[in-house]
Amino acid sequence: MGRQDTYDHAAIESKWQERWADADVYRTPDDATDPSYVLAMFPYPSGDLHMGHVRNYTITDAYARYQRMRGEDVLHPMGWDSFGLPAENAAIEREINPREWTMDCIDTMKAQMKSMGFGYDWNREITTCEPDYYRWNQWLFKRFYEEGLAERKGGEVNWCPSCETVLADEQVEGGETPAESHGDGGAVGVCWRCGTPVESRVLDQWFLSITDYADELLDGIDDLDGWPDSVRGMQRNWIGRQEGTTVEFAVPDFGGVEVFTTRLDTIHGATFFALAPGHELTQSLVADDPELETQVETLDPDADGDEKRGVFTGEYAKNPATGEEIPIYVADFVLSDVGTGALMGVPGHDERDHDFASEYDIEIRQVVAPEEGEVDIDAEAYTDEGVLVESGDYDGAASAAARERLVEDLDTAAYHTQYRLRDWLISRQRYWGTPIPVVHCEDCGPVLVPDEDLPVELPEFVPTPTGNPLEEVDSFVHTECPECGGPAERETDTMDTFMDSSWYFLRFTSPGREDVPFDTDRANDWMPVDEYVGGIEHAVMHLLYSRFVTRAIGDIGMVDIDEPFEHYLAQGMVQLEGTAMSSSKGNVVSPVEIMDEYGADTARLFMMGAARPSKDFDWTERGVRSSNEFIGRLFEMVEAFAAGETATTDAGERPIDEYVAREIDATIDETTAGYESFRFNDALREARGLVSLLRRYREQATPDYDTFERGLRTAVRLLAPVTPHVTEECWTALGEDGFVAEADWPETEHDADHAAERQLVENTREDVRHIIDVADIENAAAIEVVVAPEWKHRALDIAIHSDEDVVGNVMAEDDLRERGEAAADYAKDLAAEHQSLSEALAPEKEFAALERAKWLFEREFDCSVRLERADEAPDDIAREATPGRPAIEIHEA
Ligand code: ANZ
Ligand code: ZN
Repeated sequence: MGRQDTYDHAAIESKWQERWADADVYRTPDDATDPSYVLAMFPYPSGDLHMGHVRNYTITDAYARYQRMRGEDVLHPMGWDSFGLPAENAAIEREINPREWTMDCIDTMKAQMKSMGFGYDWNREITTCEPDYYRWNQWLFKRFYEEGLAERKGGEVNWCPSCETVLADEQVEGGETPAESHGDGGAVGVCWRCGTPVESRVLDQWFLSITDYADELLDGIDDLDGWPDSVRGMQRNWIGRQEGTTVEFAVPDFGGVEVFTTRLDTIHGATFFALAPGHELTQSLVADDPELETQVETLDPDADGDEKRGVFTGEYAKNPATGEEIPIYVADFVLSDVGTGALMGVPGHDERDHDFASEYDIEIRQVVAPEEGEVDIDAEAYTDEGVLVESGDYDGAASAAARERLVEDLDTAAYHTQYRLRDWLISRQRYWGTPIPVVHCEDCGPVLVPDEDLPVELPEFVPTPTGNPLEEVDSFVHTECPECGGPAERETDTMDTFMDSSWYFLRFTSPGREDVPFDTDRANDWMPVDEYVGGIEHAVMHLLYSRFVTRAIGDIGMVDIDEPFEHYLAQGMVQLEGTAMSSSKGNVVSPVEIMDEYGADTARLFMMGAARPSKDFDWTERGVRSSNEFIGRLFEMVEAFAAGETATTDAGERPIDEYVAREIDATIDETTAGYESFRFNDALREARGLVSLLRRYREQATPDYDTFERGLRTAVRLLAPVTPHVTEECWTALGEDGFVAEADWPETEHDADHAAERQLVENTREDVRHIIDVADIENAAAIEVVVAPEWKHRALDIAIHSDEDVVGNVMAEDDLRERGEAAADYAKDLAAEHQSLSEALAPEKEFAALERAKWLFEREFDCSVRLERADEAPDDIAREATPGRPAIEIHEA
């Protein structure tokens, strides 16, 4: 095979992609015992890979390749999160059906992934919009239903009054959904189709009872120490467990109305009572009072501005602590799905209540005082805990103690824990999702579709101007009741696509199974996912739903694990001039164009070298080019060597050869540590450093054949996880038959303290530079480097191991004392730096390390170097040498 002169990325990359595919290099054998499971969040097939995808997938690919070379079995699968609204919109826009559009996008993205060189086991590909996948969504839904984890109940939905249709949150544009914007004054969104402001309605919807798992999911977070703290915090916050109390306020003709409070100690300051518009009591009051009804209807929970609005009902509730009658309001800031939907208003100690009371002239009463100092309660609520005042028998009690006593004393008070987490509303009124496997029968009510009739397949797509297209397909809707055989209508809701992604990682372990969603034994062996990588935008919902579904599947006995993801890494953003790349900002760099121009290896090397995976970084043309040039240099060096054009010797043991040999080892250690901890940028800095060392070696000396070859073989393998194509080419050039993708990870040959040796050489070079600089030396003829005498090493050792009286301990040694003043001076220096002393290399190792590095000094400073032991050197120079810090004298020409 002739020698290739220039690096032709296009030819090299497509060649190796084909060969990998032919040899099925990335297949995970089914009989693997416990492969390293490396998973990137599977994409929504939107059409083209963007930089965020490319970064995400390069991270897992590099790590998976690294693990494979370490000798691990690796599971690195890929699939398509392919249901969802954008496909439905795109289909309507382009007058095709969502399926066709989705499949086209998948084809395109898959081709792009292949040309990026991502090593996936395509035998395990999952496409969630295919019946062979979504039937298992339906099957799992049924099992959850049987366990009481799926139910149909009233839920708040976004409603467009003009289109007369329910909108998913993503269909509400330019603001918050009504459900989100309660009382906090955010702008309400509009319908994506017609621009009408969206309203909120209560309709029957399907829910999964994630709240049953709230405590488990919360407590489980404590053990997720492979997750970023920020994400664990976000999950805790989302679940939002609050310890508090419920207590009843009596309302004439109605009975007790329960409120939830975290501050029962403030009950003597409850000067009003407030109900959510949807509360039962509100409903019963408006039923008798049309005027009140109209007023309540004008309460707009979506109103702009911070002002809290309410309507006085004319009724009063009895404060159980004070016996006072306090006015009952219906107020927009009381949420119907929080606590009990009713609250006791304590304007003195709660900010929202304070705002409301100021607006409606309600008494603001201070019942808790700080331990010290005064507060102006009319100006601002005092929200901290403190000592009770104006609270009868409880005056003087601390807040916490008062709460305990009040729970005891008040008849209706009871401890209660509440959560921010709501049940998971999975109903979507749209076409492109998993049909919920239910049939509504007039006689039997909702009936589950029998397992043997699954999947309930989506019918052909029929575009409709408004509403859910599924409702318009008569052949789908009209069916028979599986129980009584009578006429029935199919459920037309489809599932939230988060359902699809909440268990796909289990399916990857046995994607072909047609009788079960996944193989339980295999999942038990292979799960959890060892390394999960994906965008922080999924840090709450997707991860929480996956954790919930995994636990629920565990509880129906199908898997033994609690947590699906052992480690989770949220990759940072790819930015352009400091702003995240996004098509809406129009600042995207197309991965496809970069691949065409520079090749996948260049793009991968630049991205992984620019920053560690969790950090944001700026895309720069300069960085891309420098990565490309580096690859060119590596390629050239290997090709020249392989072609016999590099002059070599078999000298073997010259200091320079020894130096290079040890640097190869040091690089292996450091690069391995970098990959191991996902610090790919550090790993690459090391691997690139080795390549540049080899070039200097080639320039400075006629390299020793074995050492040089080992250097190249090492560099190629260390770079293989990130630049897989060019390193295959190099590996073959170096005479290997197999794939570098399957090669063994390089191993060190010398057992040495590489870090300390490097540090010594680096510090010494730094010192030389400093002297040349300070002394303004223009023409150095020789550098004299003197290493410290053995006795100073001993003194250092004594000092390090002394707790106190360093000088005394050092001078207690006979042969050190005999050295008189020199030893005493050094002992004093050691005492002064006692806190920061660190071990140095043994004297002979120090000398040998510098001996090996001599050529670097000669090369850099372009003069001769004389390395001496202290007893061979002039006293006045030798005196300055200390362990780890040789003395330096520069002789001018
Ligand atoms: C009286 C009280 C006094 C409260 C006080 C707080 C401070 P946070 O505030 O986040 O800890 N609450 C109860 N039900 C509610 C509902 N349906 N809609 C809106 N707010 C409601 O959450 C707990 C507090 O939220 C509860 O404690 C209650 O106000 C309010 F100095 O009760 B508190
Ligand atoms: Zn029936």
